[in-house]
Amino acid sequence: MRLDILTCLPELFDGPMNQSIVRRSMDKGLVEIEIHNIRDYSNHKQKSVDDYAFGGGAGMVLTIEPIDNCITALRKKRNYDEVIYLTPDGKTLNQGIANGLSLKQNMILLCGHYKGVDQRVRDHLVTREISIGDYVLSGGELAAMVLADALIRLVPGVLNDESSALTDSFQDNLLAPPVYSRPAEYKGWKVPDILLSGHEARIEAWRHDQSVELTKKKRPDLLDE
Ligand code: 6GU
Repeated sequence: MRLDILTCLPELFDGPMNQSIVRRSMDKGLVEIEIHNIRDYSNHKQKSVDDYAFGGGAGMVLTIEPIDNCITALRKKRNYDEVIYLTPDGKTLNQGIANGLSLKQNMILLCGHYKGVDQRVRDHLVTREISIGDYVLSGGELAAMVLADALIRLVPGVLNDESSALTDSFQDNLLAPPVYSRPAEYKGWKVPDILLSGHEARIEAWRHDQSVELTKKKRPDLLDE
C-alpha cells in the first residue's frame, strides 16, 4: 500500500507516522507513505495556497491550483485507486470502510484546512470524502493519520499475529471480549475461572458470549447494522 498525503502542515506528520506499527510496516517494505507540502506546488511568488472565498464570508479557502498541480505530478508516476478528501461532512469512517480501503494499492489523502477546499477540487479531483466523526477538527491532518493507521494495520504482514486484526472490536460488528493476564488474583480481584480452565472450546464460547453481552449493553446500535 502506498499513501501520498497532501497537506499544508507537513510537520504535523513527523511524530505519529514514525512510530511503532506504522514505522515497522514501512521498514518491512509493506507500506510507503510520502507527505507532500501543497505549498511546494504553488505558482505564486509567496507560495500561497489559500485565498478569499468568492462572494465573501469569513475564512480562507484552499485554492485548486496547487492541489491540482500536486495530484497531476503524482498521477504521472503511478495510477491511484482513490483520491480521498478528509472533511467533517464526508462519510463517517468505520471498520467496514477501513477494510475495503485496505485492499487498495495507491491512495492520495488530501487534508483540508481553513474553510475547506475549492468545491471544484471535490467535484473533479476527489473520488471519496471521509470524516472521522461528528465533531470539527482544525484540519484534516489528524483525520488522515487516523485513517492511515486504521488502514496500515490491516495490510497483510503488518501485524505480527496475523489473526489479531480479525479479533478486533468492530471486525464482526461485536465489541472485543475482556482480556486478563497474570496474576490470576490481585488484591482479591480474580480472573474468571473459565480462562484458567484450559478448555479451549469453552473459552471461545465464553468470549463470544461476552462479546455479545458487551455489545448489547454498550453499543446496541452495532447489532442493528
Ligand atoms: Cl476529516 N476533518 C476535520 N477538519 N474535522 C473533522 C474530520 C475531518 N472528521 C471529523 N472532524
